[in-house]
Amino acid sequence: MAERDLSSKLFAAAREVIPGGVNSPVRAFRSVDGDPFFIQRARGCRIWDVDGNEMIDYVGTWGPAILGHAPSVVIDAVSHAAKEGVSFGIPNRHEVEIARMIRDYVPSVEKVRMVNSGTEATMTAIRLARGYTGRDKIIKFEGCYHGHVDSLLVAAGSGALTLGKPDSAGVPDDFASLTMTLPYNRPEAVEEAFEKEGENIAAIILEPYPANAGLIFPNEGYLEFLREITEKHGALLIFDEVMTGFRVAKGGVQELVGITPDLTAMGKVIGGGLPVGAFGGKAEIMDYLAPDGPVYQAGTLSGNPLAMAAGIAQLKEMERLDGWQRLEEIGQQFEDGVRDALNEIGRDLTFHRVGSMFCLFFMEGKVENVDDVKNSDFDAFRKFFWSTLDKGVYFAPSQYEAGFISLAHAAEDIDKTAEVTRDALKEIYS
Ligand code: HOZ
Repeated sequence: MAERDLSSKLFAAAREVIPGGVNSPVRAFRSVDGDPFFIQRARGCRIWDVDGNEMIDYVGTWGPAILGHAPSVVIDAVSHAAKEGVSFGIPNRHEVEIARMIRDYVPSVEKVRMVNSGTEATMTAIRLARGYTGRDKIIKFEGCYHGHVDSLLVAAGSGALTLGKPDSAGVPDDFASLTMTLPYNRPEAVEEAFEKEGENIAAIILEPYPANAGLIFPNEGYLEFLREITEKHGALLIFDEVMTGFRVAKGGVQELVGITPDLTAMGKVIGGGLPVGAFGGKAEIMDYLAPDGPVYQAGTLSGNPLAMAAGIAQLKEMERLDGWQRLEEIGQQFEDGVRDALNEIGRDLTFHRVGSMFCLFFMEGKVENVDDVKNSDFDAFRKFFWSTLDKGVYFAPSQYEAGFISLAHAAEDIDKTAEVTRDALKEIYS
């Protein structure tokens, strides 16, 4: 086992002053029955902990690091911007540039507002949907995670699900009662909800490819169905593309599937690793926002020049390198390696991948929603996590999280990962 003495000491110190020792629960390694390591530095596809252990990283700061860690284009852009001032609270030119880029990339976006996190983006998209439609209820899907917004912490995914707290304490029943939670990929449940409550439903919000309960794909026709039923009932369709946006394709899932939501929540990649979120959509809806419209939303650090500069630099570099196409190629190599490993051990574990996002489920058969994921062998996952970590590969510490590949993952890194995966699987299943 790798030595992690310094990490252990830091974690003990952290627990005295930070609840649970972490600033975000998914980092606590609870579902794999262990303690987190503390990071010293990150470069390319590699991270090093404070004890000097080197790992190939497939968490990528939970999605933003699409070029790899600390790419020089981003560092240069941030350094340059910082010399002009780190925050203004007054409009700056970077805000216009990134807004134009987002509008040009994302099919549904005519106007966009920048915020500081994905949570802010989904929170405000919902407020805007309610303000625009004059209705209160929201449909969300079990296992989808949209940040820690009160009314969305109901049957939530990611850390909430990992820690067995999909319905958070502290959310008044009155708020929660405005959220209708339904199983993903089950059109009949949505039909029934609209039959009963059609006039009160402001919006459906979903991750079009749910990626906070593993990585799940919509059945054929499902997203089209959601588009049609929302239109029919005068409700909005909100895609949460915080994870998939600028990642699975330049324009996110909506580009891949050719469906235009009314509003889209974004984040992660467009911040280049700095704190950023955004939401955008049809101009007519976006103009309901203050100062033009009646729906209020604000933020001292929104449109922060360092974050904007980092995001612009990252997106431009992706363009320059034909990044999305290359990520598909690297992703395919990764998938081939995993499937070879599974063949070698004679197991047909379910593996999902789209471009540079993936999830290996420790179960066989179809995974269509979070109820299916609950059939995974969590003990096998836990063993796999520690075994691969010990061999120098860091996957997310929960079966409910997706993995991320970056442009910095070279063929040798992917080969090594395939080897490590095969060896870990052999240990578990032989
Ligand atoms: N959406 C990320 C996990 N799927 C967030 C990371 C966090 O909660 O810290």
